[in-house]
Amino acid sequence: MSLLRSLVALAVAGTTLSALAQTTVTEPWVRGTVVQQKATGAFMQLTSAQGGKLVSASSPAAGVVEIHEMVMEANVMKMRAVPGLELPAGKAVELKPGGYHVMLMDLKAPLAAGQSVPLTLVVEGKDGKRETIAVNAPVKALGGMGAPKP
Ligand SMILES: [Cu+2]
Repeated sequence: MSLLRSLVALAVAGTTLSALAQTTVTEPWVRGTVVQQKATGAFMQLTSAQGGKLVSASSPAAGVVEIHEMVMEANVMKMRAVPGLELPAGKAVELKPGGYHVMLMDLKAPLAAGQSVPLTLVVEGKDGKRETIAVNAPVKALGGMGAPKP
């Protein structure tokens, strides 16, 4: 289902913004939040046919959106912003809890399961051309999948 949705979103983005959509997004989702929680993570698999780099993301649901990685620092897992996420040609890159994620901060409202969050991803190809991809990521309940916090 979500694959179909992303492909539709991709097709729409492809026709309106880029003549040569070459990055596919599968199984996007966003972790649900509780009241007062101002940040959460968005996860998905990204595959760039010719190789590229995820350089930015944005969403109307969040004031600030960053690309984050998890790093081990003095035995503590921390997350930090990265300027871009390499997408090797033809290889799926997984954004998942405990790993790379799209960080949604300064959330405008709590996100409950059943809602979906529009995301706009910008992927820069090897030729420097930028591809804009619109994704609708369904919200999964907080604590779903037994995964650690992003
Ligand atoms: Cu983060």
